[in-house]
Amino acid sequence: MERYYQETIECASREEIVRIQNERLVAQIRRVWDNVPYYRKKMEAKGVAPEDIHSIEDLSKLPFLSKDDLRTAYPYGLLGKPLKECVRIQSTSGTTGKRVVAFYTQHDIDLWEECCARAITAAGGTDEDVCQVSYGYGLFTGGPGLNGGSHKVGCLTIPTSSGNTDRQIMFIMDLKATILCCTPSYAAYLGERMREMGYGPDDIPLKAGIFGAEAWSEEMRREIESTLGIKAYDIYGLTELSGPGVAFECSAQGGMHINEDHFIAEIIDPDTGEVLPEGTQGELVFTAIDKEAFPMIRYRTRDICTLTREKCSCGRTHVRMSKPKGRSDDMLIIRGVNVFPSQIETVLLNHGYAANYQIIVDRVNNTDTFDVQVEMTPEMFTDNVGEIEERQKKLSDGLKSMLGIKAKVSLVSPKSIARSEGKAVRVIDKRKI
Ligand code: DLL
Repeated sequence: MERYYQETIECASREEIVRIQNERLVAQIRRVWDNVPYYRKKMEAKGVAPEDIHSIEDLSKLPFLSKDDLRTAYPYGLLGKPLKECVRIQSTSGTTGKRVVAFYTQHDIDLWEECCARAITAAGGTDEDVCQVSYGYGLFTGGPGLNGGSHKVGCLTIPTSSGNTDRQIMFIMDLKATILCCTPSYAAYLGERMREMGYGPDDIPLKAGIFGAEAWSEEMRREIESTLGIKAYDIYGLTELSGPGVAFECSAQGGMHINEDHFIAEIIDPDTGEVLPEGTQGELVFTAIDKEAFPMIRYRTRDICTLTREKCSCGRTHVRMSKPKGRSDDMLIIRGVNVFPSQIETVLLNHGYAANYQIIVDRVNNTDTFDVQVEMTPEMFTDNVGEIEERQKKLSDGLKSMLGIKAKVSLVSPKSIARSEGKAVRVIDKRKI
């Protein structure tokens, strides 16, 4: 039986959702015009005023907001409420560029935690569950967001934060954690460690995992599901919009429902800014229609995905986004070909490897070099050179047919690539250093 945290809104008719979006958008645009000079200037520059915005049909009249705007306006330039009414900041994990600092009123925190509660409930969570939150706590939104959502659902919450893997496993086993929240790369590592300790999927009390904050493939999902004996759900979000829970997966596991009562999603052509029709791949853009302290309007996420409004078997009506293929700024251009780390991961997992790999790109004599280091699993580990060379060739062929370019594959011994407790670092691009 599908469970909902807020069934009325999660399963509302399209007309009802549009009605809510229209009303909230008009009010939000008026608020930012009145209260945020930075937005007013941007709107004036585009020749648009609050009177021009009557419904979501008018969204495309509004200017985009980008990460550069956030840097320019840092730290207070985009505040929608007096600082006195703000109760929290969170900040990005800083994988690219300067940190973004996002502000929250208590209303914003409640809204965010409700989104996370919807995600936990969609993964089958109830007040009978024990939810271990192994995302980092602190400036990163993963820990605080899912912690708040877990409280709202009424789960017994174990706030382990990230790291100290053996202690994580002790709590999972001793306190019989049923739901695990962490990055997919850390879930894979926890699975690897538990297997080494002799725990099989039937010994592990977990039943569901809520994994996000980085791109992961369907193959990786299957790997984690079978090692831990769970159903693994994707969750998406970004600090600028609150954190995790902007979108989440349901039992159908066919894309993530975007919480449309709070966020309007558009897909645009990243080069021209043109809004693309449903089903077309492009850059995801969000407008937060009822956040107070940090009201993002047409914020360009740089995440590449598609949207679908096809009916979902779970009963939720909110639009679904596909797994982001990676960020447009994660995309590598190697010898003129676009390469996403997630494509490489798919090939590795299909060939029986775990997702422990590193991509090293450099430029030598004006030509891009493309090396992929992949860990052998303990089962396949050997020092027979002929066998290793054979395996390297097979993988290199697999990558060539997926990407269209040749990579130099090196198999390395198990555990030689550093594990991450948060977002995994997969790419070393020496051309940028
Ligand atoms: O990663 C928020 C989060 C925490 C989401 C925990 C899910 C779980 P940031 O650090 O601001 O926030 O990074 C946001 O991470 O624009 C995407 O590029 C990427 N990302 C987040 N979730 C997913 C996902 C958090 N499920 C950036 N799949 C986003 C792929 C994701 N990429």
